[in-house]
Amino acid sequence: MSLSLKPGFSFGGVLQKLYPEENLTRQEIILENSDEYWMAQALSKSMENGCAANPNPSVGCVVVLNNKIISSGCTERWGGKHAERVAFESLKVGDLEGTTVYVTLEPCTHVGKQPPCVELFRNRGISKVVIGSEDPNPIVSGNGIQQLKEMGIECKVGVLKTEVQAWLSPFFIQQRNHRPLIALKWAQSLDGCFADDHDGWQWISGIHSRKYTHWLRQKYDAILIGVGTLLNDFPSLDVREIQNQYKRDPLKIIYDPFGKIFQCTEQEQAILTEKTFKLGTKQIILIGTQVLLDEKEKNNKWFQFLKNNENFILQKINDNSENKMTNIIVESLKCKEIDEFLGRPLQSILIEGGPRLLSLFLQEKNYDVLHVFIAPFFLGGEKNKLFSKKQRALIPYIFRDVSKVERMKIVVQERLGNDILLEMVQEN
Ligand code: AOF
Ligand code: ZN
Repeated sequence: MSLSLKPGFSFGGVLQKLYPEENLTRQEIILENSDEYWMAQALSKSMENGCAANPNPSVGCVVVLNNKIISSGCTERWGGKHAERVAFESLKVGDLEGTTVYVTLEPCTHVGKQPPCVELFRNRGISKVVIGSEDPNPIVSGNGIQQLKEMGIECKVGVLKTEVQAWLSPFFIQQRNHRPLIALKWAQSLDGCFADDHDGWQWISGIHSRKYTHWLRQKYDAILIGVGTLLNDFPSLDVREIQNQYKRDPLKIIYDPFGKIFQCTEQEQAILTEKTFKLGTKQIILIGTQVLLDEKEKNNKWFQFLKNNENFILQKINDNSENKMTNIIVESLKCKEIDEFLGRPLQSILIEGGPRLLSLFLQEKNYDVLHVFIAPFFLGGEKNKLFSKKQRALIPYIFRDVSKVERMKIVVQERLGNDILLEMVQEN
């Protein structure tokens, strides 16, 4: 992603859509009734079903006549209708005459689970089609635009392209790089603490940031945390604070290379069962091969419970010392069992910590996006920081020299309530 997003947009989409009760003024830089203005409405619309369309991209479409939206649509749950079909189906013959259609992604041209959207545009008298981004899917890419032009329809391509691609980044990474997108997320005080040193657990960031986090949890397919965070915080890792008809909880993945989870006390088991491991949400626990094969685990009731429960997968880590640790983790997740478990390929992973796991992904430069919330106070702690002494004892860490650091690229900087949200990518 080479450019910064316009104010009011983020990797989570249009911020005003997430905070309708707030009067966010930053987006007003976009002129009313301009192509960008209507494309922003289409992008907002594309957020309506959360990310229930995954692994399909969540696309938005608005039909504009005389500066009014006469119809709109958002991609339905995977296998369901595409955005254009939803937008057009409520219109009668002739209603599209003289309209401008804004669609965040180029209309498709192939027969997949749905017929080609581009055919919906034929002979309807549409004046102009404005497209956010080309579709990176090679069976569509460029063909939709070409076919619209061949139908004699004026096309404008690339309006809010960076903003659309940020919202659809898991789909773009999967199509172009054939791997899941990796996003790291944390909240910190001004002095970089993730929590205070009393080992209690409380939110660092305010309610706006929390809402954004919940939105990200449903945007991404899976959340990965370390077993340390699991047994310290007992996080629920589900999606609250967000309401939409297709609200979905992500897959929960616990990184536990030494099988620490099998050693937890009955009291800890009870809290886990009630909170993080609530029935109905799927979980994967990544553990080292040696633990899975370990004789002594055979008589461990808790181990047997997790192993025989259909909501869990105990996934082996592909031990391969040649590879970076974080690549080994991600590679272990790219497997048939997990695709079958999910019912689709894993398209994105949100890594929520703690500081040790995040330090490891940062150290190995294994990420596509960073979501960082900064709260305006300091804690003065030592323990819960990136690359703290505690983490450095466990991960290979090379001290950096300021003259040699690679600065990340800030793509988004927004104020969320009393916090600052920074979204960054690697500069390349
Ligand atoms: C559109 N509008 O709303 C979306 C599109 O298997 P299918 O039929 O659902 O097609 C999936 C592909 O269609 C997907 O990989 C992407 O290229 C495109 N998605 N296209 O015209 C939409 N979601
Ligand atoms: Zn389509």
